[in-house]
Amino acid sequence: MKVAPNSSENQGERLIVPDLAPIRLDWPAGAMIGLPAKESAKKLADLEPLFLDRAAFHALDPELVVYRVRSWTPVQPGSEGGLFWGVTILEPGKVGKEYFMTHGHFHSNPTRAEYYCGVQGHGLLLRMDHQRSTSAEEMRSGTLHYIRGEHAHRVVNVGDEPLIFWACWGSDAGYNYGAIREHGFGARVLERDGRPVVISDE
Ligand code: S6P
Ligand code: ZN
Repeated sequence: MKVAPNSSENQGERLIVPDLAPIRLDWPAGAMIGLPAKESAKKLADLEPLFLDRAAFHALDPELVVYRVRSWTPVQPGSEGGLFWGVTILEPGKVGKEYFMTHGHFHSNPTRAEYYCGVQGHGLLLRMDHQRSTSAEEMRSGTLHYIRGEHAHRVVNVGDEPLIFWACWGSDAGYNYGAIREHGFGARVLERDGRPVVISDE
């Protein structure tokens, strides 16, 4: 729909000039169509210190892509008050008995929350506070998760198909990976008798 400036219907109104191209989402496929989305991939090698079973880790191909993130950042990272939008596609698999997972991070700005929304697969969302108290919540198609700004977050794929979830977060949330890289989460998700179990890592 076009609105003609200075037509008799809107005389005197200030029109907003759209400065962003329209976008379409293919929700279940994790695709964004018609925008300059960025794509990044995390390989096993990028996740080296995170898995428990070192021998099992080194037996796998370090070039294996564990997950991809497609994101749209319509404003500069770090600018106050904007929103980013993205999708993560996390492959199924295990390192020994431990399921494939995202690196996990705190937001640099602990006042910046985030939404996650599951669209395919079966996962667990781990959240951790600064006292290392960790909880796990099921992610499936249709689940929506509000992540408080002060909580670290990691997603674990406990199913046998790619886990796909969309996310919306603040453009000035930032990423703090260091604490997770060094100390991990307070719990891990391992397979026992064919089922995922959450075990304390303290
Ligand atoms: C960003 C948001 C997600 C993750 C993505 C990968 O705030 O939480 O887009 O970046 O799921 O996880 P990670 O821990 O490698 O950034
Ligand atoms: Zn985040």
